[in-house]
Amino acid sequence: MNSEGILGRRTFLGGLMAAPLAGMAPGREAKADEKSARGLIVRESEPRNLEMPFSELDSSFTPAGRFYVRSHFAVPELDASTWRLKIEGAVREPFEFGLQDLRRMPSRTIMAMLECAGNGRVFLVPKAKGLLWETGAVGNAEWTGVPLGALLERAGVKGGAVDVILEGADRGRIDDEPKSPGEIHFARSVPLAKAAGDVLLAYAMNGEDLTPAHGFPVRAVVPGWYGMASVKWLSRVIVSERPFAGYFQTLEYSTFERRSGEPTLVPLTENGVKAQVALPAAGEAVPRGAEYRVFGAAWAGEALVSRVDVSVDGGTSWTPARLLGEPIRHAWRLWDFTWKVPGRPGRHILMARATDDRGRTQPLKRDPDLRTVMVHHILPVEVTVR
Ligand SMILES: Nc1nc2c(c(=O)[nH]1)N[C@H]1C(S)=C(S)[C@@H](COP(=O)(O)O)O[C@H]1N2
Ligand SMILES: [Mo]
Repeated sequence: MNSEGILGRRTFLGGLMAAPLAGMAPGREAKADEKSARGLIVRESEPRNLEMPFSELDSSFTPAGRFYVRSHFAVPELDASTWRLKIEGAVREPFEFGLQDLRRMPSRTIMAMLECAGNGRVFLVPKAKGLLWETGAVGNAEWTGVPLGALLERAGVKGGAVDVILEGADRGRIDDEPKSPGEIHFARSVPLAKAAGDVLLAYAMNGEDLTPAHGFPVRAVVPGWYGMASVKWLSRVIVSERPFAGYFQTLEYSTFERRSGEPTLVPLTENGVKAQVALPAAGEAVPRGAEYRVFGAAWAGEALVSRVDVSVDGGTSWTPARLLGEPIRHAWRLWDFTWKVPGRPGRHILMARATDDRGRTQPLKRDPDLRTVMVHHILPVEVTVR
């Protein structure tokens, strides 16, 4: 029994009551992106960080206005007509292009989900530092843009290159770093093989121009990896002969690994396999004797979800859920399960557990080496039958 998670849920309920709706937040920060905040939970006003109430999941695609927003610094004001992106570093022919140039190149459209590495952090015990996301810092969208591989090929990557640094135009100070190096840009890197593989430089989301909150005019989409790799407001692409060691690469968004015994910090990469319950919502009152449709989404990074199991008895027994639609790599998979609700009132613990086609299964317990990210152990949902 995972008591840590249950305690987390109680905290969660308290937090839910206290969280103001975007529409009620003071008007100061509600400017151009006001529409996109409607109905989302404000986790932080400035910089603006929003999450979707996950119990409102109702379609495979998350519209831009319902898609969580995770920004470390203020949204940079970028002008589509003057925006330039440079491919530089360990390349034979560095080059620069504008938005119109990019739009004229052969494009690709992919479906990919993004999940913030901190999604579910509110459930960690003891309380973790950082934004206390519930389960809504995740979304699934269709992205259109140009494969980064095509641009790297044109620039001619040099033999010794290993890493591709993606730098955003946004910048600011890290307040809780006492020896902060002043203002830094948000930047992450992707190893050359992945960068030249399926990474997309996207200018459209669900068929429309990116919104400012989601990275206008151009962002990276790194399919199957936690959201931090998908750098927004892209301004520089630097091919590097050494692994990048920037702040968001090594200090934040890193986990401990014990490859040779001693714990070593390594950058976070691929999404963990995970199922989330959308319905019932935590604390929901479920009518006794009913047939209740338990509903949610599951994902598995670069692998495919092969099954989702549901427990309605606190983890004692598990039954396969039904996977909906078709498997699409890098996208989430919706699932449902018919729960024959007991005839007697009482409290019940529901759980969902995903397994992927590489045999990874969602863990029951939190691994403390994961620090404050990659919250993918099974999260119990407590409901009341009445
Ligand atoms: N330039 C820039 N890119 C960024 C970030 C950021 O703060 N600045 N946040 C990252 C993180 S941590 C996540 S989870 C995703 C969130 O993307 P979204 O806001 O479009 O949902 O963007 C990533 N890309
Ligand atoms: Mo994130």
